[in-house]
Amino acid sequence: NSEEDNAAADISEIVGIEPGSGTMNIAEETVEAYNLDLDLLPSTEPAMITELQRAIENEEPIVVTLWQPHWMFSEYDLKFLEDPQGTLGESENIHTMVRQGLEDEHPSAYKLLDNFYWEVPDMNEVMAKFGQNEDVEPREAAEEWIQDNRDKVDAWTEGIEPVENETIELAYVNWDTELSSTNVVALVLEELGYTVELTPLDMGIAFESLSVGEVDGMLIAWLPVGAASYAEQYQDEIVDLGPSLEGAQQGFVVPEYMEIDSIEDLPT
Ligand code: PBE
Repeated sequence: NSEEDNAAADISEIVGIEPGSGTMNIAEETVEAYNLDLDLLPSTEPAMITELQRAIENEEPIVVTLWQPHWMFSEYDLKFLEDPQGTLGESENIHTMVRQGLEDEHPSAYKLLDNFYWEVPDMNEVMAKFGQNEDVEPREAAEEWIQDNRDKVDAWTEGIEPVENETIELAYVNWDTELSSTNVVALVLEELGYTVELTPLDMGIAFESLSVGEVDGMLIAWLPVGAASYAEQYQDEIVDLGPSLEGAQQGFVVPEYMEIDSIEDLPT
Protein backbone atom coordinates (compact mmCIF):
# COMPACT_ATOMS: atom_id res chain seq x y z
CA ASN A 1 0.00 0.00 0.00
CA SER A 2 2.62 2.51 -1.00
CA GLU A 3 0.01 5.11 -1.93
CA GLU A 4 -1.40 4.79 1.56
CA ASP A 5 2.10 5.29 2.97
CA ASN A 6 2.26 8.65 1.33
CA ALA A 7 -1.13 9.39 2.80
CA ALA A 8 0.29 10.21 6.21
CA ALA A 9 -0.02 7.05 8.28
CA ASP A 10 3.78 6.87 8.34
CA ILE A 11 4.18 10.32 9.73
CA SER A 12 5.16 10.60 13.37
CA GLU A 13 6.53 14.11 13.48
CA ILE A 14 6.32 17.65 12.18
CA VAL A 15 9.69 19.18 11.38
CA GLY A 16 9.59 22.64 12.92
CA ILE A 17 12.02 25.53 13.30
CA GLU A 18 13.52 27.47 16.23
CA PRO A 19 11.78 27.10 19.61
CA GLY A 20 10.26 30.40 20.67
CA SER A 21 9.57 31.48 17.08
CA GLY A 22 6.07 32.64 16.24
CA THR A 23 5.88 29.65 13.93
CA MET A 24 6.61 27.13 16.69
CA ASN A 25 4.24 28.81 19.11
CA ILE A 26 1.31 28.54 16.72
CA ALA A 27 2.40 25.06 15.58
CA GLU A 28 2.20 23.88 19.21
CA GLU A 29 -1.27 25.37 19.53
CA THR A 30 -2.26 23.62 16.30
CA VAL A 31 -1.03 20.19 17.44
CA GLU A 32 -3.17 20.64 20.57
CA ALA A 33 -6.21 22.08 18.83
CA TYR A 34 -6.39 19.19 16.33
CA ASN A 35 -5.28 16.67 18.95
CA LEU A 36 -2.53 15.44 16.60
CA ASP A 37 -0.50 12.41 17.57
CA LEU A 38 2.70 13.93 16.21
CA ASP A 39 5.91 15.22 17.78
CA LEU A 40 6.72 18.78 16.88
CA LEU A 41 10.49 18.72 16.36
CA PRO A 42 12.46 21.88 17.04
CA SER A 43 14.97 22.62 14.30
CA THR A 44 16.19 25.64 12.32
CA GLU A 45 15.05 27.00 8.98
CA PRO A 46 18.10 25.63 7.07
CA ALA A 47 17.91 22.21 8.79
CA MET A 48 14.15 22.00 8.14
CA ILE A 49 14.76 22.80 4.47
CA THR A 50 17.46 20.12 4.22
CA GLU A 51 15.07 17.53 5.73
CA LEU A 52 12.35 18.56 3.30
CA GLN A 53 14.72 18.31 0.33
CA ARG A 54 15.90 14.87 1.45
CA ALA A 55 12.34 13.61 1.84
CA ILE A 56 11.41 14.92 -1.62
CA GLU A 57 14.42 13.19 -3.23
CA ASN A 58 13.15 9.88 -1.79
CA GLU A 59 9.48 10.69 -2.24
CA GLU A 60 8.89 10.09 1.45
CA PRO A 61 6.11 11.55 3.55
CA ILE A 62 7.03 14.64 5.56
CA VAL A 63 5.28 17.57 7.21
CA VAL A 64 7.14 20.81 7.93
CA THR A 65 6.29 24.24 9.27
CA LEU A 66 6.80 26.60 6.34
CA TRP A 67 5.63 29.96 5.12
CA GLN A 68 5.30 32.27 2.15
CA PRO A 69 7.10 34.26 0.85
CA HIS A 70 9.64 31.45 0.53
CA TRP A 71 11.83 30.42 -2.40
CA MET A 72 11.20 26.71 -1.62
CA PHE A 73 7.81 27.07 -3.30
CA SER A 74 9.47 27.94 -6.61
CA GLU A 75 11.91 24.99 -6.41
CA TYR A 76 9.48 22.24 -5.38
CA ASP A 77 5.82 21.31 -5.68
CA LEU A 78 4.57 21.96 -2.19
CA LYS A 79 1.16 22.60 -0.68
CA PHE A 80 -0.20 24.14 2.50
CA LEU A 81 -2.45 21.74 4.40
CA GLU A 82 -5.90 23.22 4.90
CA ASP A 83 -6.36 24.57 8.38
CA PRO A 84 -10.13 24.63 9.03
CA GLN A 85 -9.63 25.80 12.63
CA GLY A 86 -7.41 28.66 11.48
CA THR A 87 -4.86 28.16 14.25
CA LEU A 88 -1.96 28.89 11.86
CA GLY A 89 -3.58 32.08 10.60
CA GLU A 90 -4.69 33.04 7.14
CA SER A 91 -3.25 36.14 5.55
CA GLU A 92 -0.40 37.48 7.69
CA ASN A 93 1.20 40.91 7.61
CA ILE A 94 4.78 41.59 8.63
CA HIS A 95 4.85 44.57 10.98
CA THR A 96 7.65 47.04 11.56
CA MET A 97 8.18 47.82 15.25
CA VAL A 98 10.38 50.43 16.88
CA ARG A 99 11.32 51.43 20.41
CA GLN A 100 9.62 54.22 22.25
CA GLY A 101 11.51 57.47 21.85
CA LEU A 102 12.90 56.67 18.41
CA GLU A 103 10.65 59.21 16.69
CA ASP A 104 12.11 62.05 18.80
CA GLU A 105 15.72 60.85 18.91
CA HIS A 106 16.17 59.64 15.30
CA PRO A 107 13.31 61.13 13.30
CA SER A 108 14.81 60.33 9.89
CA ALA A 109 15.25 56.65 10.75
CA TYR A 110 11.76 56.56 12.21
CA LYS A 111 10.29 58.01 9.02
CA LEU A 112 12.14 55.56 6.80
CA LEU A 113 11.03 52.62 8.94
CA ASP A 114 7.48 53.95 8.85
CA ASN A 115 7.59 54.41 5.06
CA PHE A 116 9.19 51.04 4.29
CA TYR A 117 6.60 48.95 2.45
CA TRP A 118 7.01 46.33 -0.23
CA GLU A 119 5.18 43.39 -1.70
CA VAL A 120 5.46 39.62 -1.69
CA PRO A 121 7.24 39.44 -5.11
CA ASP A 122 9.80 42.01 -3.91
CA MET A 123 10.72 39.99 -0.85
CA ASN A 124 10.73 36.81 -2.92
CA GLU A 125 13.21 38.36 -5.33
CA VAL A 126 15.70 39.23 -2.58
CA MET A 127 15.26 35.89 -0.79
CA ALA A 128 15.73 33.85 -3.94
CA LYS A 129 19.04 35.58 -4.73
CA PHE A 130 20.74 34.35 -1.53
CA GLY A 131 18.44 31.49 -0.45
CA GLN A 132 19.03 29.53 -3.65
CA ASN A 133 22.69 30.47 -4.02
CA GLU A 134 25.14 30.00 -1.14
CA ASP A 135 27.68 32.28 -2.81
CA VAL A 136 25.43 35.32 -2.50
CA GLU A 137 25.21 37.09 0.87
CA PRO A 138 21.88 38.61 1.96
CA ARG A 139 23.45 42.07 1.88
CA GLU A 140 24.55 41.61 -1.74
CA ALA A 141 21.09 40.39 -2.69
CA ALA A 142 19.57 43.46 -1.05
CA GLU A 143 22.03 45.73 -2.88
CA GLU A 144 21.04 44.23 -6.23
CA TRP A 145 17.34 44.57 -5.48
CA ILE A 146 17.82 48.23 -4.51
CA GLN A 147 19.70 48.91 -7.77
CA ASP A 148 16.84 47.35 -9.74
CA ASN A 149 14.09 49.12 -7.75
CA ARG A 150 15.42 52.64 -7.30
CA ASP A 151 11.96 54.14 -7.80
CA LYS A 152 10.50 52.23 -4.85
CA VAL A 153 13.43 53.11 -2.61
CA ASP A 154 13.25 56.79 -3.57
CA ALA A 155 9.58 56.85 -2.60
CA TRP A 156 10.47 55.59 0.90
CA THR A 157 13.16 58.24 1.43
CA GLU A 158 11.45 61.18 -0.24
CA GLY A 159 11.68 64.30 1.92
CA ILE A 160 13.68 62.59 4.69
CA GLU A 161 16.64 64.61 6.01
CA PRO A 162 20.01 62.83 5.79
CA VAL A 163 21.98 62.51 9.05
CA GLU A 164 25.59 62.39 10.21
CA ASN A 165 27.18 60.34 13.01
CA GLU A 166 24.04 58.53 14.09
CA THR A 167 23.77 54.81 14.71
CA ILE A 168 20.69 52.63 14.43
CA GLU A 169 20.55 49.08 15.73
CA LEU A 170 18.09 46.66 14.18
CA ALA A 171 17.29 43.28 15.70
CA TYR A 172 16.44 40.44 13.37
CA VAL A 173 16.02 36.68 13.43
CA ASN A 174 18.04 34.48 11.12
CA TRP A 175 15.24 33.61 8.70
CA ASP A 176 15.48 34.32 4.99
CA THR A 177 12.37 36.51 5.03
CA GLU A 178 13.75 38.71 7.81
CA LEU A 179 17.29 38.74 6.36
CA SER A 180 15.75 40.14 3.16
CA SER A 181 13.78 43.00 4.67
CA THR A 182 16.34 43.87 7.33
CA ASN A 183 19.22 44.09 4.86
CA VAL A 184 17.23 46.23 2.44
CA VAL A 185 16.23 48.65 5.21
CA ALA A 186 19.79 48.70 6.62
CA LEU A 187 21.21 49.71 3.23
CA VAL A 188 18.65 52.49 2.80
CA LEU A 189 19.38 53.77 6.32
CA GLU A 190 23.05 53.82 5.34
CA GLU A 191 22.15 55.87 2.27
CA LEU A 192 20.57 58.37 4.68
CA GLY A 193 23.90 58.56 6.55
CA TYR A 194 23.29 56.15 9.42
CA THR A 195 25.72 53.61 10.75
CA VAL A 196 23.60 50.45 11.04
CA GLU A 197 24.19 47.56 13.40
CA LEU A 198 22.32 44.33 12.77
CA THR A 199 21.85 42.10 15.79
CA PRO A 200 20.62 38.51 15.38
CA LEU A 201 18.38 37.44 18.26
CA ASP A 202 15.73 34.84 19.05
CA MET A 203 12.25 36.21 18.50
CA GLY A 204 11.33 36.49 22.19
CA ILE A 205 14.65 38.16 23.03
CA ALA A 206 14.20 40.59 20.12
CA PHE A 207 10.82 41.70 21.51
CA GLU A 208 12.28 41.99 25.01
CA SER A 209 15.29 44.00 23.75
CA LEU A 210 13.07 46.37 21.79
CA SER A 211 10.74 46.85 24.76
CA VAL A 212 13.60 48.07 26.95
CA GLY A 213 15.15 50.17 24.18
CA GLU A 214 18.29 48.07 23.74
CA VAL A 215 17.64 48.00 20.01
CA ASP A 216 15.90 50.62 17.85
CA GLY A 217 13.70 48.60 15.55
CA MET A 218 12.83 45.24 13.99
CA LEU A 219 10.96 43.83 11.01
CA ILE A 220 10.12 40.37 12.34
CA ALA A 221 6.56 40.39 13.68
CA TRP A 222 4.09 38.34 11.62
CA LEU A 223 0.56 39.31 12.65
CA PRO A 224 -2.29 38.94 13.43
CA VAL A 225 -1.41 35.35 14.37
CA GLY A 226 2.27 34.31 14.24
CA ALA A 227 3.84 36.72 16.71
CA ALA A 228 0.59 37.56 18.54
CA SER A 229 1.66 36.29 21.95
CA TYR A 230 4.77 38.51 21.94
CA ALA A 231 2.98 41.50 20.42
CA GLU A 232 0.35 41.34 23.16
CA GLN A 233 2.89 40.89 25.90
CA TYR A 234 4.90 43.97 24.86
CA GLN A 235 2.22 46.14 23.26
CA ASP A 236 2.54 48.92 25.86
CA GLU A 237 6.34 49.14 25.57
CA ILE A 238 6.76 48.94 21.78
CA VAL A 239 5.61 51.17 18.90
CA ASP A 240 3.93 49.18 16.09
CA LEU A 241 4.30 51.04 12.77
CA GLY A 242 2.06 48.61 10.92
CA PRO A 243 2.70 46.30 7.96
CA SER A 244 5.76 46.48 5.70
CA LEU A 245 4.32 43.55 3.73
CA GLU A 246 0.82 42.10 3.42
CA GLY A 247 -0.39 38.71 2.29
CA ALA A 248 2.17 36.39 3.86
CA GLN A 249 1.11 32.97 5.10
CA GLN A 250 2.25 30.33 7.56
CA GLY A 251 1.19 26.71 7.68
CA PHE A 252 1.92 23.03 7.76
CA VAL A 253 3.37 22.22 4.37
CA VAL A 254 3.78 18.87 2.55
CA PRO A 255 5.06 17.84 -0.88
CA GLU A 256 2.35 17.69 -3.56
CA TYR A 257 2.80 13.91 -3.91
CA MET A 258 1.34 13.38 -0.44
CA GLU A 259 -2.27 12.35 -0.69
CA ILE A 260 -3.58 14.50 2.09
CA ASP A 261 -4.99 18.00 1.91
CA SER A 262 -5.86 19.00 5.43
CA ILE A 263 -4.40 19.09 8.91
CA GLU A 264 -7.44 16.99 9.78
CA ASP A 265 -5.96 14.16 7.66
CA LEU A 266 -2.93 13.87 9.96
CA PRO A 267 -2.81 11.10 12.61
CA THR A 268 -4.67 11.84 15.85
N1 PBE B 1 8.80 32.69 10.30
C1 PBE B 1 9.62 33.26 9.29
C2 PBE B 1 8.89 33.62 11.40
C3 PBE B 1 8.73 34.86 10.70
C4 PBE B 1 9.29 34.56 9.33
C5 PBE B 1 7.47 32.58 9.80
C6 PBE B 1 9.43 31.45 10.65
C7 PBE B 1 8.01 33.47 12.63
O1 PBE B 1 7.10 34.25 12.80
O2 PBE B 1 8.26 32.57 13.42
